Amino acid sequence: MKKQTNQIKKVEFEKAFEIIKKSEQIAIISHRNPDPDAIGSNLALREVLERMGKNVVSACVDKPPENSDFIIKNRVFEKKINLQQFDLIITVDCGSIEQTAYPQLAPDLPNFNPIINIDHHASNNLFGTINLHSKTISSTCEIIYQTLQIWKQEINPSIATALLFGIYFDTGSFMHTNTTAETLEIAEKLYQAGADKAQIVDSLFKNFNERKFKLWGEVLSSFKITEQNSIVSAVTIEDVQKYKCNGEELSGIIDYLSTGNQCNYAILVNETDQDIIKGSLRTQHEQFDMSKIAGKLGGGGHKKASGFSIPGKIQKQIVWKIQN
Ligand SMILES: [Mn+2]
Repeated sequence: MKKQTNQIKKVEFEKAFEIIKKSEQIAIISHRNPDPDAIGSNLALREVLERMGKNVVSACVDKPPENSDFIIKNRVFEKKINLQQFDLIITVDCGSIEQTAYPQLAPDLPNFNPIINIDHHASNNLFGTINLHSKTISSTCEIIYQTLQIWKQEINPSIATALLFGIYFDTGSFMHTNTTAETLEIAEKLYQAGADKAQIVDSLFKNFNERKFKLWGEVLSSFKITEQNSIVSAVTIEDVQKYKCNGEELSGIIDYLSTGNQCNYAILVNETDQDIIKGSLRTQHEQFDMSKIAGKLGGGGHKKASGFSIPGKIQKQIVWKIQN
């Protein structure tokens, strides 16, 4: 049975296209701590808009991860943006305007008009003037693919690679339950359009070095199982530095932790050097809602994959118990 997705109305895609046609200076913003879906959707859309003759700036408050270098090439993600320079803002893969983290750097962003919000997070509060949003679509890159079909825009190999990169990542290489028949059909079309699957796989999955193996080894072997039957692992700055790693190398561990066959869900917390604790939550089960747990800590995301960031440091505690 084909799983029904929440379709975005065709008229919304058309309205977005009308706004774009009238705009000249466009900023496309990806969420903080960008992942391949946030980077791929940004660059694919940017290439299409540039082809239409628009001046486009890609923006993100954080540096893109190294695994995205092959699609970024010589293009730049701006950290600072001056809103007065733009007549249109497009946000990609941002569940809320706060997730851009720009309200601190550009406090007027929430009042900017027009904003086109393209996203698939369940927690999205539809902050845009136009919202191309569906929580049942696997990734923002998949929404961009649909958008380009309706706008009748050609997909060349570099756009196809950027979109397949995001879809590959957000579906956990088509393993997660957000993979629908349509996702697979779109992946096939992108492959036909010349997407460089070998490079995507290399950058996402064949990127282990000695330091990263050792760090993962420590994190995977030091977890605790809580009374709620969840797997929890914590990583301090010292743990990361011990192996000369940076926080980026932790990306993906949470997916392994959550595959524990007795485990309800998995939580990974790690310190960053800005005294912020980042939390990632994953479950393989329908009955748990990670976005609710993350929401209690000011975060959000999807039912099966969510995250949060809170200020603070991690303190290790040893608990002894006498059994008699
Ligand atoms: Mn995404």
